[in-house]
Amino acid sequence: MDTKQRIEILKQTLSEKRFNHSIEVMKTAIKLAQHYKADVATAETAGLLHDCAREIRGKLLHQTCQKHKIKLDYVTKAQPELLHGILGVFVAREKYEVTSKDILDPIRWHTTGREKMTLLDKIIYISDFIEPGRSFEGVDEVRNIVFQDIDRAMLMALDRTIKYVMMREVYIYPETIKARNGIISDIRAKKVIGGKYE
Ligand code: DGI
Ligand code: FE
Ligand code: FE
Repeated sequence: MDTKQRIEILKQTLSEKRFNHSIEVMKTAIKLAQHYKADVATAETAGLLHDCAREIRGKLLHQTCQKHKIKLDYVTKAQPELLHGILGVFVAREKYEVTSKDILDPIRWHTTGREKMTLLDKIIYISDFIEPGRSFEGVDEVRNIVFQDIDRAMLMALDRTIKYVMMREVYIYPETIKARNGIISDIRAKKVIGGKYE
């Protein structure tokens, strides 16, 4: 299946708004992949499909989780929208013929991030955050820095997400915290010179 076919299916599956968002995430991901020398075709497909399960809700969401033996915990029970990454992996496999782990992993982790994020994980997470349709506070600062330092951009995006979650009196998913710690480690590792921190 090629990108054009995937776009056709996605267009029929998602609302217009989320379809347009997906296209913009794809375009942003392509630019970042070119800049950071990641695989462009992988970024394209992952960006396009990252939200392919975003509009599965209610009863269907629970049925789909059961079918794929996805266990809910107290956080995902309270906030089932946190499941659309993992559900997206199954949908991308079944409906969009995606087999590559390099594509499936960024889809899996695009909402929370994870402890050890790959370059492609970061590209999709950040593209989701900065695509031109996004207008929340602080997004321009992330846009301004992302082509210089993707880890700094990730830290800003994760901080904004964590602050936003904290404002709402909802659970923070542990993976989101691990993702932030992981990015701090990545930033510190770059600063190591001669075995010492700068
Ligand atoms: O699917 P999108 O709307 O394009 O974006 P997304 O996949 O990043 O999902 C965004 C939502 O996920 C947003 O409302 C913040 C929420 N989120 C991310 N991390 C956490 C979280 N929500 C909770 N409750 N806890 C988290 O740790
Ligand atoms: Fe999403
Ligand atoms: Fe998204």
